Amino acid sequence: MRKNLAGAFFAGLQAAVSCYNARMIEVEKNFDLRAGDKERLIAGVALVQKKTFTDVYYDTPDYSLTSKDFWLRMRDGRFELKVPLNRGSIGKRMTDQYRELETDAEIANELGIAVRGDLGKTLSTLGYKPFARIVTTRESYQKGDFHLDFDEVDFGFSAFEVELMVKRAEDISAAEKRIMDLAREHHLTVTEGATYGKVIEYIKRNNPRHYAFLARKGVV
Ligand code: V4E
Repeated sequence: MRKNLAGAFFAGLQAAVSCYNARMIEVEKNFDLRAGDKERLIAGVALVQKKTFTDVYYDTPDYSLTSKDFWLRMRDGRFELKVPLNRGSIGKRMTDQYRELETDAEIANELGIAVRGDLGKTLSTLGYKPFARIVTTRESYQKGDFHLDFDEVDFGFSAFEVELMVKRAEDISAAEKRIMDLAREHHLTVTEGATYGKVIEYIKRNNPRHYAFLARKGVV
């Protein structure tokens, strides 16, 4: 549904509020890359870091989180939760906006659960189970104020994401435009609708039932 409503350019553009700096909003978009695109993007730009990390994504058997566009993961041993800011309008939004919670207390509070012992054990007791384990090797570049992440994942997929940080919600559209301008300037392919990130691609490849459920809910 989102593909029809969002149109060509801005579908899949993501904005997330990072809890480490509650005043900053992260606006991000995935693009498909063709031969030569990466070289054009990083020409004259220094590599900030290259790192490998492991994400394990969790949900209940009835997809109570992902069907609401909540994304609970353990990244290198720490739980993180992406919470959509535009709840209730999954199929209608032009951008995705997330708060990113990074402490067990915030996550438990958001999920409305009382932690007994540690969060992992409590989640397990409540029926949350891993549905994806993804090892990512990421190259990050800073191009002016654009943050570029080139991801290679262990199931044979590459993802590329451009991010801009903004301070106010009203700055999001300008950031979206700047990201799309950057894409056009570097001759990236801008496809109709959203370009899937690695997690949606993983689900699509490995769990058609889960993918179909998300499609029915308008999450993809
Ligand atoms: C937000 C989200 C998912 C969780 C993974 O988010 P992503 O930004 O792809 O992961 P990563 O590793 O780049 O996180 P970072 O290191 O930047 O914190 S899975 C899907 N979504 C949103 C989403 C959606 N619901 N539908 C479509 C088509 N695309 C994206």
